[in-house]
Amino acid sequence: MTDRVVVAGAVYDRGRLLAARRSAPPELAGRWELPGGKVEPGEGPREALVRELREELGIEAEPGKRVPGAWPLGRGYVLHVWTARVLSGEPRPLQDHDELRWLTRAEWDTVDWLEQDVPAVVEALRHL
Ligand code: DCM
Repeated sequence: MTDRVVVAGAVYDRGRLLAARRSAPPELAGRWELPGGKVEPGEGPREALVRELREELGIEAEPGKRVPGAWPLGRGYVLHVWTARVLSGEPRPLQDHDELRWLTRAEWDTVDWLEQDVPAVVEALRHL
């Protein structure tokens, strides 16, 4: 069985990376992540990312390039990351999150990232 893909966006704007604090489920609440979610059957990864960022943050986003790497999430899921930029809208925590923060490069490690997001964020910062 191949792992199912969770896509997340390294949303970047004027030198800052968008971090989102999860509000659910309880075991992940309070931890920070690159926003995204599961790719649904029949969906492409870029399409899934656009949908997730629209649902979760209320923005229209444009995926850029895939950040090299794949980070296992357990339970048959693997994390892929794409760079993305905001085309329209101001990100707001509509679903799954209760706070958003734009982090400068120097600030990237000032939030409590989910473990698997740490190497993904480090890699993403090299490709933004
Ligand atoms: N996930 C993660 N890191 C991300 C995005 C998601 O570890 N940057 C995990 C959290 C969930 C699963 O992927 O267990 C699916 O995410 P969601 O609930 O947002 O669809």
